[in-house]
Amino acid sequence: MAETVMSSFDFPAYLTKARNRVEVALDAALGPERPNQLREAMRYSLLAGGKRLRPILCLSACELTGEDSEKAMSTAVAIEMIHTMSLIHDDLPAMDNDDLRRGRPTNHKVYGDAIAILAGDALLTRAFEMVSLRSPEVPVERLLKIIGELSLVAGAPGLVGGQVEDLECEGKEVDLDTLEFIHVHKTGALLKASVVCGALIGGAEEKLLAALRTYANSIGLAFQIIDDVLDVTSSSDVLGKTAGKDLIADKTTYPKLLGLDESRKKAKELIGKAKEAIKPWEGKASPLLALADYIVSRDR
Ligand code: GRG
Repeated sequence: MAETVMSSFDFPAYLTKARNRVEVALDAALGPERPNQLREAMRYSLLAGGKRLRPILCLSACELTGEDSEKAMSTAVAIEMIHTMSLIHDDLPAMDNDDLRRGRPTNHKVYGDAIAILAGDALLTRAFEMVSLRSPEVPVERLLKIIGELSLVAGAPGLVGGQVEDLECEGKEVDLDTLEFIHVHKTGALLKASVVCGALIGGAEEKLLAALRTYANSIGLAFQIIDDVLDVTSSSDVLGKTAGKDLIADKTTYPKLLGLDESRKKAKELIGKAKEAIKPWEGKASPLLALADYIVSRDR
């Protein structure tokens, strides 16, 4: 029976519909910022495409609780804003110094370092505005929890901490534990928050929240392992960002420590663990189960 439910789920159609909904909401979330240069720089990176995996995870987790996922849209948008901000800052000369992102020149290449930093700042703060002031249908106690989650994820306990560790490790010998610390903080934390926040908006009970945390921890790490693999095996054209960058920057990655096959195997094991955690909700969890598979099978 469970097999039948899974196979009748049309994931490509689901993904396209969810992406389109997210694109419309992202566009609507940016207002008439002034001056024009700031407005353009914010729109340039936020509306540049991207897989929109984080907002879709947020909407799907909300759906799993039985709540209308439209209620999670402002938070989904906020998460994509934090993600985009982190990409803009990550690409700066003082960080990864990259020229290509989402198939276009990076924000600072077009608008200069100062505007890129400020556009990132404006997206980060707009994210908190989306949750606190633009989510009228969500009870305030739930919004407060989400603001707490996102504060932790964006700051020193999350992305910033992971980024600093990553910068400090460049060109050094790094062991698996340190690599995992970097991945969990730089990448895993926001993916996890995407799932958890969607579930919080839907008022998920503790048992479901715990299962979703396990699911999200595993997909978060698997996502970054595959990111490392694709950096070696794919091209800049397909990825929309500079392929082979980890090698050039002398970064430690999963393929460097474990090899490509073992890395892929580890990612698949993590995805198995993620899917196992939400199996009891199988009927309603089809989108999250399919998204887990997508994370390891994606080509960009
Ligand atoms: C959030 C306050 C704050 C600071 C940011 C720069 C920084 C601190 C952190 C870097 C975080 C970073 C860029 C991590 C890499 C995560 C990653 C694998 C990004 C690629 O995600 P995809 O493949 O990209 O989902 P698209 O373009 O599809 O959205």
